Amino acid sequence: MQQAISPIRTTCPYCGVGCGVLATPLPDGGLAIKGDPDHPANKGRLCVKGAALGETLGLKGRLLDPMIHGKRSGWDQALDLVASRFRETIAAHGPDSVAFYVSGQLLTEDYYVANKLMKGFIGSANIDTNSRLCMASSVAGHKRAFGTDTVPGLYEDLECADTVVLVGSNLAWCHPILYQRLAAAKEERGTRIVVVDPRRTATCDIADLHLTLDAGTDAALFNILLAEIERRGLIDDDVARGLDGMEQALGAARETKAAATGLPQPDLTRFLDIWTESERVVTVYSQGINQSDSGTDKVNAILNCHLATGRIGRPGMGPFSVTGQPNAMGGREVGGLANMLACHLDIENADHRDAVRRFWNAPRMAEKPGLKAVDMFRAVEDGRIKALWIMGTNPAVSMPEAERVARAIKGCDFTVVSDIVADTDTTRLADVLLPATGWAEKDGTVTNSERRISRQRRALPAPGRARDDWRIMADVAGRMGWRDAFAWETPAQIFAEHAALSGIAGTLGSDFDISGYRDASGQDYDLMSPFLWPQSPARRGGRFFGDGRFHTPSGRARMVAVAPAILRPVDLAAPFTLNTGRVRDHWHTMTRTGRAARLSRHIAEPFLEIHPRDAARLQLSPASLAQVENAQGRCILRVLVTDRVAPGHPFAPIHWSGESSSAGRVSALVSELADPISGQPASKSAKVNIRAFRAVHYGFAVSRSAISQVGDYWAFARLPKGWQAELAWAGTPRDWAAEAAALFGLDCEPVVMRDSHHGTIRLAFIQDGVLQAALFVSPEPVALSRSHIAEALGSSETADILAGRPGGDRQDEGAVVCACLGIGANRISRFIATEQAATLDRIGDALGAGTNCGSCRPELRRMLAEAVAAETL
Ligand SMILES: Nc1nc2c(c(=O)[nH]1)N[C@H]1C(S)=C(S)[C@@H](COP(=O)(O)OP(=O)(O)OC[C@H]3O[C@@H](n4cnc5c(=O)[nH]c(N)nc54)[C@H](O)[C@@H]3O)O[C@H]1N2
Ligand SMILES: Nc1nc2c(c(=O)[nH]1)N[C@H]1C(S)=C(S)[C@@H](COP(=O)(O)OP(=O)(O)OC[C@H]3O[C@@H](n4cnc5c(=O)[nH]c(N)nc54)[C@H](O)[C@@H]3O)O[C@H]1N2
Ligand code: SF4
Ligand SMILES: [Mo]
Repeated sequence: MQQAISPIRTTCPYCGVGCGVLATPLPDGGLAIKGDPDHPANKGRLCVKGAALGETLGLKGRLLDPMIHGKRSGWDQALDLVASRFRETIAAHGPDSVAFYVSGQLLTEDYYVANKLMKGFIGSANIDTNSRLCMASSVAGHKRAFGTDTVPGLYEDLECADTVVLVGSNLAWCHPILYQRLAAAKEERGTRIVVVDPRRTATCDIADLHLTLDAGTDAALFNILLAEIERRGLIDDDVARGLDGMEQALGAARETKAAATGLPQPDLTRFLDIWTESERVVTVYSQGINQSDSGTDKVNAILNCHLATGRIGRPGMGPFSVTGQPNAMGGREVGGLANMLACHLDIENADHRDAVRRFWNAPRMAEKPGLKAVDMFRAVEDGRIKALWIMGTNPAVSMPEAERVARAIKGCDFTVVSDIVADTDTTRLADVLLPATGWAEKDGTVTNSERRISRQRRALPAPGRARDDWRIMADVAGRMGWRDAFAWETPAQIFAEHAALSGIAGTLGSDFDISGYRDASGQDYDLMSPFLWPQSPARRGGRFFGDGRFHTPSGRARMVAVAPAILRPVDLAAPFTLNTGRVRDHWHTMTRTGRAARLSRHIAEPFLEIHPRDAARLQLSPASLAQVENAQGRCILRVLVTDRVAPGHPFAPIHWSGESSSAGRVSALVSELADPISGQPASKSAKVNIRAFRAVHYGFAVSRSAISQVGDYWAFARLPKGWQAELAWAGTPRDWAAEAAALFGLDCEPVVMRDSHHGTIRLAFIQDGVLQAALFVSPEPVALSRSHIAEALGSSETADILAGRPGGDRQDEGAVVCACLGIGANRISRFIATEQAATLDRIGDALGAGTNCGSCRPELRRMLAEAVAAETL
């Protein structure tokens, strides 16, 4: 009998919730994935992205060998080249002529090595990270208020709070398991939930109150709240004695006008009542706050309210910055931002620098902060940075002014990119490409939003010649002459070194101290259970600041006077403010989630949510295409007309790149405008112009093999049995059969069906009675059942395919809502319409929808609510 393989305990590599995963190796080389019932973050649950992890593995599309100028090379050759080019550049132009741009998705051990190499050995602080685009405003806000970058609370605070306010956070889609925990708490104990977001998101379905404030006015909202806190006498004298800057903060708050948020007075009053009346209140915030040109002030406006009321660091109370990436927190702990040192120490503090220098035995410590992301790419552009190493991030897609950043990278004298995927918009620009091991292929740790450190464990062998990121960097450091300082053999040794340094940091007043792990052996590391920091002889886990003591020299926290943002006058050349963000089932630039057909079922194309009034004015009909543009760039996006967004404030998702779409890279439209304190770009408010993209023909295609880039608009997505493409042409191709053949790379004759009355053309490629590929062309957006056509692919039931809808008694699923079980909106609507008293549970019992990962439950709730609303009209 074959011995059963036991599951390997690891952690999800996507969002900052940091769910525990059980990964069991399968005979075919894949992994079976389940939630870890013993992990405190998720207790066995996974959202659809986590559940689909097994479907994103496999060698297809992976970067398997080092490449030099597009040619495969050996490791020695590649590492020698990287080391010599960095060494020569530093020798000729000084340490600040080189830079690393790294990622909150690296493991702590990788990150520690990158930071040590740049700040202690190269002698520059030019290491910055995509967390600059993500968490920098929270870091800066925390430091201003608390003296250190400390997240005070824990996830369980969301469960024991009476009120939870979600500000600029689409928790239902971006932190799904935390959202599920919150939804369960609401069911159990009636937690009141307020959502503050100019857009109506899936998160609003559990909200008692949704504040659709004018975009960018959050600081005004929290100033108004602070003034109300004072007016109601909620500032305790004892608490006030532990705070600096209160008078100034209150002064600014009192001056803020009630009208500044654009909210109707009853909504504003209700919010003030709810917040002030519940002592146990948690204010969760995310990118709607951070990604702003006054993000740090907005963070402090929130912190001010919790500080003034003493509602911080106690059960069910506190501000809570939920982190996006799986290791955004770990990156901050190792000091991976250009303006930090290590272990939450300060690069501008000579004592701190000296302590780290001695610990590392560093030959050349960085003396001053380095360049933050936007400035770093500016320095790449103008030649101040001559050698750049990018790891674990895709800046040619995700940076503001993405096109310009791509040009800058391309023009850099020497660019190294470490990635797991061969073709991305960024790998395409590299001189040297280094293949890294990815999730499940490497060992290390990550820290989630509540400061819990968990192990990621290896469950699969390294593919091809891929190597761990930490090892690649240590090998380069060795070749640059620092072999002894980078001589680790295992990530466990790196972790122990990091823990030892944190002990020194602890003696210097740092909150981050895990020196309890300084002597952890390889075996301890292997067996390590998830734990909260701090972990030192003096402190263990738990919350911060409940005792009213902070990490400033005085021990007092600082309230910051916040002037509400000034709303800029409308720019006639760019009258729309484009909001950008995430969708439920995709992760960032889709290099991983784009590989799983299940994850493209929910949304398979870049889109623009636009208010009906704007759409009417611009003559944009539903499902047509819009051209969105400004001086920095241009996108073409599918029009989704909806009153979920406010007039003038359309929304587009960030996930599409030059790999998956012709013009879906929305960060090309974002300007480099950034918060002056944190350097975090204002990615939620790009000024754009919009007009209709005049397509003469629209198309929809499916194919068993990859589809080529044809036409003037295309967006690709994976299907279980191949690929699909949404297409459009601004003119008429000379020969549709030839166009289709080029699209699919097929040289057989298609079956063609023309309907000259409607102007539609349908072409199917059938080989040996099996459907290989099909193209549907129409002068209007193609209105056909995508799911039905996708199903016909590879089957011999080709009879109905050119009809474009299910034959016989089969019914069309419509847009997929439950991605796990493939259940579409039509089936769910039919069930709701025919059932007397449909509920979430009955939908689950009858159809299965929402019973696996639960990610679609917000949408199911909305469908139920809309059905009830329709009946009562
Ligand atoms: N499915 C999925 N989940 C993810 C990710 C992913 O790619 N896909 N990425 C992860 C990462 S790295 C991050 S950083 C997080 C981000 O998680 P979130 O911050 O929750 O997600 P976003 O969609 O970027 O933006 C949140 C909301 O901010 C709102 N917003 C825009 N402007 C304003 C404003 O002026 N005020 C307020 N109050 N709100 C505003 C937007 O309408 C949007 O709904 O998600 C993480 N989780
Ligand atoms: N307009 C707009 N722009 C935004 C945002 C927004 O809301 N609006 N959000 C910003 C935020 S919050 C974030 S976090 C960023 C995210 O943006 P990015 O970090 O650029 O996006 P990812 O797709 O996560 O890029 C990760 C890359 O690392 C690779 N990779 C995966 N695992 C490994 C590994 O183990 N080692 C190595 N070396 N590589 C690996 C992946 O294949 C991929 O190419 O986008 C930012 N940009
Ligand atoms: S909520 Fe989903 S994406 Fe986030 S860590 Fe958990 S399983 Fe992964
Ligand atoms: Mo992020």
